[in-house]
Amino acid sequence: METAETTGPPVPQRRVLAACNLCEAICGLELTIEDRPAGPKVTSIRGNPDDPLSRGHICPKGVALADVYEDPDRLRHPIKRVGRGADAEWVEISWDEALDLTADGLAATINEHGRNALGVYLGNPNAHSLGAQTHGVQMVKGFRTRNKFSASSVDQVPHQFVAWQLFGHQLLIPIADLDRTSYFLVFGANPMASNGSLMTVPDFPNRLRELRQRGGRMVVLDPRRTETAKVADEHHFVRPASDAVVLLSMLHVLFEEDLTTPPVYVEGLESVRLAVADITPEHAAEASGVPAEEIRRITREFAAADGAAAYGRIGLSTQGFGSICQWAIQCLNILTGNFDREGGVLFPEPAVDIVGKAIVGRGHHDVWRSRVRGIPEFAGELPVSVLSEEIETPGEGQVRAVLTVAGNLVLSTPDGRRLAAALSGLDFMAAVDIYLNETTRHADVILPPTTALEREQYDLVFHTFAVRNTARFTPAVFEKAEGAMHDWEIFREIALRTAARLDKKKSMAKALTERVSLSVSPSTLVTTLLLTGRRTTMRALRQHPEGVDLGPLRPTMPERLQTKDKLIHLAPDRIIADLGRLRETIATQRGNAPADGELVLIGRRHQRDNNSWMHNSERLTKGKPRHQLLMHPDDLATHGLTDGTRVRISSRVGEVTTEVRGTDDMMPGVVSLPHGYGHQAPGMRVSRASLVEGVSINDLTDPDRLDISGNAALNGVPVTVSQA
Ligand SMILES: Nc1nc2c(c(=O)[nH]1)N[C@H]1C(S)=C(S)[C@@H](COP(=O)(O)OP(=O)(O)OC[C@H]3O[C@@H](n4cnc5c(=O)[nH]c(N)nc54)[C@H](O)[C@@H]3O)O[C@H]1N2
Ligand SMILES: Nc1nc2c(c(=O)[nH]1)N[C@H]1C(S)=C(S)[C@@H](COP(=O)(O)OP(=O)(O)OC[C@H]3O[C@@H](n4cnc5c(=O)[nH]c(N)nc54)[C@H](O)[C@@H]3O)O[C@H]1N2
Ligand code: SF4
Ligand SMILES: [Mo]
Repeated sequence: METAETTGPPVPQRRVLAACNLCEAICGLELTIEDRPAGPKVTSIRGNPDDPLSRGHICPKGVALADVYEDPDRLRHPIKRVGRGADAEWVEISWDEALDLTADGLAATINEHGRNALGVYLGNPNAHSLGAQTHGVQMVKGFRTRNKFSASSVDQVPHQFVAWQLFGHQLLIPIADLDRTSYFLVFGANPMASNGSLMTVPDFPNRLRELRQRGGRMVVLDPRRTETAKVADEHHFVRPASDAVVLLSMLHVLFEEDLTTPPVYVEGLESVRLAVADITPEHAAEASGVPAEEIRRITREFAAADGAAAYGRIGLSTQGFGSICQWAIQCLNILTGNFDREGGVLFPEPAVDIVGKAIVGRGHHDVWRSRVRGIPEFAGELPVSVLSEEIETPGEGQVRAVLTVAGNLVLSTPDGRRLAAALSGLDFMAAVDIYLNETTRHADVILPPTTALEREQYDLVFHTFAVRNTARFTPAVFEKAEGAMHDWEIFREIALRTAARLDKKKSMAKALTERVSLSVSPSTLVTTLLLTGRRTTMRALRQHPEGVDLGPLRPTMPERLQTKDKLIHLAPDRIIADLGRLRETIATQRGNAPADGELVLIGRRHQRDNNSWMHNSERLTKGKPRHQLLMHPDDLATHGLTDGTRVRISSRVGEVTTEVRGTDDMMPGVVSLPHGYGHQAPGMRVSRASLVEGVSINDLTDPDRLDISGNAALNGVPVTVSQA
């Protein structure tokens, strides 16, 4: 980072501990701050070696954390839009005016059209902010709208849907015991770039190295030879959205070769055996491209390993058979005796047990359905893929106002262009966000909260998914700027002011007031929550801002199962029923092989990208362009294309134009675009011209393609590619 100015007296330096909130690895950081006459300045950011979980790890995004704080483009005051479209102008306004404007807009819609006329979207960074967890979630519940959406339905709903059915709670998700496993089987995840997800695993590269030193192996199945595939012991190309068949055929082999050793508290084994009886590795090979003999060998090795863990992430959950895949992964772990076993998969015991203490509800399914398409809710949320049609389609219950919190859904959700048009036609939209971007530009008002370095943090979410039990509370590094508001203060104000404007007969007013009249700060709430767990105290955490170690994961089953009968229900009706749809697909489409001339599109992440934002950090965007469509050289040849040419990519919903790059890292027949690009809207600021070239993959993804859980099938989209 920048060095101190050389003139004048020496500038006092201090060392402050902080936490990175940019991804699920939740790394502990050590900041050097110089107290300059003009104000404090972060001069270096390092990984904190004393953090018991992250052990000194840091990635380029963590190094750039102060860029967010210092970014001149970041909003520091609320702004309101005057005019529409190209003529829109943004005017800075006071917090009081912004909050009143927001409350007026939300209340007017609810009073006139009912609570379901309000749509709410909670984006990814909500999971990374304590205030969003303690106050934002409560505010949204208080609105009692059925049109509640979040990043979950473009991400991990299948994991939750399966956990709810098997283990009785949507967040009772087993985590790979990476520090002790000897066989790590990875489907559709790239932790070398993503730093792990639904597996908080800071320092993945070193943990993998240690796994190797123990004599362990990592096997990766992915349609792209990713950064993770390149450091694996084995990588196999697998055709997008065909993993379900591969996994089911592995279960088939387990039964066929009598390799099953499930725990006694499992029910439904016979149903699983019957369900996979006809799905052989030979079928799977045809659908997936993974040779049958390899599938058999991997299955045997997995079953024989002294501690094995199967794990599947975005490549499995954001595809057409996401729930079947996540279910089959659990079956594989459970049937081979790797469930609740050291070196297999285990349930973390966080200091604040959001599952056991019912801080988050168990989940429910199909209590209501979306108005237009009739898609079932899960855990109180509808798939964000239905949002556009709910805004566009007139009638009782039409969404007429939208509140987004930390979401850039025009870039993050399927058919973003259509959604942008829908948002621009709303009666009212408000965004709690730190940037004016592709989504928030459609809002009438944007309310920017403080960012990571100005707020205290305790990870209510990610300790629940961590490969080691630890706890950490980090106070704010900087006091919040004069006149700034924390997100939780904004949520409280929006709730109270909206409630005050609602018709008296609206019971929602009471719900809103009760839920967030909590003037209590997030840290006070955490103090109380920690008392319920009795594993550590706020006092201890304040004395140890590097975090406290609560030990490795350990077996806790079946006591912690949340099912009424304390049994795992291995063959849930909803999943077994969906196998019919899978069989049909195998039969009618030769697996998921594309039609003649078609290619199959998947997404990707880069170590220096952060979903749809941080593209204005110079530090992160320098280097070689990385926005291109990746394609196998054989496919380039058959399509008459050469490396570097501009190509038109078309899907059922849209078309984009960008450069193509040939690489044999791609499976033939499969192409890849990164997600979170596409900053072409007027007024968007990105630090590099090549990023402006980067297009949004979600102008191609299709809101009609859903898993049974309602999760968007963002991967495996059929496209055609031609010279532009
Ligand atoms: N095709 C395709 N699409 C995908 C994916 C994919 O793999 N492929 N991945 C999906 C996944 S896993 C996810 S999680 C979603 C993420 O999609 P989103 O939910 O849209 O989240 P982000 O892209 O991270 O956008 C974050 C937004 O929050 C703002 N922000 C950042 N920090 C803060 C803060 O502290 N407070 C507030 N209020 N705002 C803040 C940013 O300015 C930005 O507008 O994208 C999904 N979309
Ligand atoms: N640097 C960085 N880190 C991040 C993020 C980021 O944007 N940048 N985002 C964070 C978020 S919100 C999340 S949810 C996590 C996601 O964490 P990961 O899931 O580890 O990240 P991805 O890179 O999306 O990995 C998905 C992989 O699935 C593969 N894939 C696609 N389709 C299929 C398929 O049908 N079958 C199989 N087997 N594989 C398939 C892709 O090639 C890709 O390698 O990352 C988090 N960490
Ligand atoms: S891996 Fe990088 S982005 Fe993720 S928490 Fe650690 S430093 Fe932050
Ligand atoms: Mo995500």
